[in-house]
Amino acid sequence: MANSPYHRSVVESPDLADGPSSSSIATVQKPQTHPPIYVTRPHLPELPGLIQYLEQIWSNRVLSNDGPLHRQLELELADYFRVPHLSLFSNGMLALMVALKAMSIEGEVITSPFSFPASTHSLTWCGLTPVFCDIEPDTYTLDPERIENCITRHTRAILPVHVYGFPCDVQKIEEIAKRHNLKVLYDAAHAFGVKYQGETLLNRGDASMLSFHATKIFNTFEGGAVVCRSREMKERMDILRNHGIVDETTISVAGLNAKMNEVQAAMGLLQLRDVDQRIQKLKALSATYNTLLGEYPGIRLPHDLPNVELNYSYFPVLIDEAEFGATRDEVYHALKAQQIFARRYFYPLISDLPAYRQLPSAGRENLPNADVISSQVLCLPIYADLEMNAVERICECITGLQR
Ligand code: T4K
Repeated sequence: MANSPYHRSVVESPDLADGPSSSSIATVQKPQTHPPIYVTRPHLPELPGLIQYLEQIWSNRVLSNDGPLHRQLELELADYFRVPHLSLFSNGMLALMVALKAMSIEGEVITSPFSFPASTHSLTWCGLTPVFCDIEPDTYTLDPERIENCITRHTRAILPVHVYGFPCDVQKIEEIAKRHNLKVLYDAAHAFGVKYQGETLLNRGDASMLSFHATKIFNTFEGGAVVCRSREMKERMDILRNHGIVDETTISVAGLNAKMNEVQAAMGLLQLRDVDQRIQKLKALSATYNTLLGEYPGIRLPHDLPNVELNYSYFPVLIDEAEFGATRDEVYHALKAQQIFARRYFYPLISDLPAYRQLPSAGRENLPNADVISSQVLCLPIYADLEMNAVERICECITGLQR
């Protein structure tokens, strides 16, 4: 963690550096500095609410292993999403891994190279072979027209990613999966609260994984969940996440420890109370970005997606150097110089990482859309506490770079 970009940027922040001595204040005019702006900041509920839950945990001394708060959060989330079965996990990547195991998938899995590495790492940790498929240029999600070309006799599943909460073409993916008898596990890490045709996205495919990491719109410090269609799958996952334990003397499978603890669950219960209001705030911030950046040639804003209610938790723009006059990286660095820490999610492509670049499907010629989007994308800061005038400052910085 000491080497993470987050920590580097905190250390670099002039606001956190030692302040000037009182004598220098009198003589030196300090240049105007702004507090750093990060791509996101975790939502923190009021501390007294958490303290109340901590008191409850202290009094009953159940810290983990399917405790009362854990059970309550599973029920409340299933109710919030209106889904039949939901299991909680200690983080999103373990949630993906347990879901893959519970679905008994072996062989090749078709997935997107344009995601956070955990999407593909989960396959590798389960001994599966990732096969990268290109994405489509409007939603940055798996291109269904290309999925069938990736299918071989070893293909067993598809792991599409609702990247930034932009829904995959769930209908076409369903048809392909049916035709070829494939399982579908959605990486819905970014899709909390996203609705498609008026309903949650999480009921699509065989299962969907959510991440509740600190950086997500709904966080449990670290955490995650899997929504699935069958009771059997939920029961398998619940055993797998707890070392394979069925009862004191029955250990039915080689499980692992992927359980959410009671403090995480308490955080989740608090976050759930106002997550809808946060989504509305993000929607307003997105609208301001759209207004302020909409006129500028060379900046491509997120597309309007019909029948979709987004959660607006990412604001990805594409910078086209030829039209804008500066590269994506120039914009990224110029913002950074102003203490604005936008992020290149997701660059590099997963298929370009040392662990994967030797795969036959990893060649850039096989992934032309992903290649271009990954070289142009920049996620601008967005989180519920971000001030509107910070958005204005970010947009001024960007548009001031246009040549
Ligand atoms: N699938 C997808 C599509 C995903 O995006 C992710 C995770 C996963 C699977 C796996 O889920 P988990 O196993 O993580 O539950 C962050 C998150 O760590 C990661 O969860 C997330 N995706 C990814 C998109 O973003 P980094 O390496 O960019 O995080 P970091 O530490 O640089 O944080 C970004 C910014 O957030 C910082 O500049 C400041 C702010 N921040 C972050 C943390 C952790 C804070 O203000 N406070 C904090 O505590 O990966």
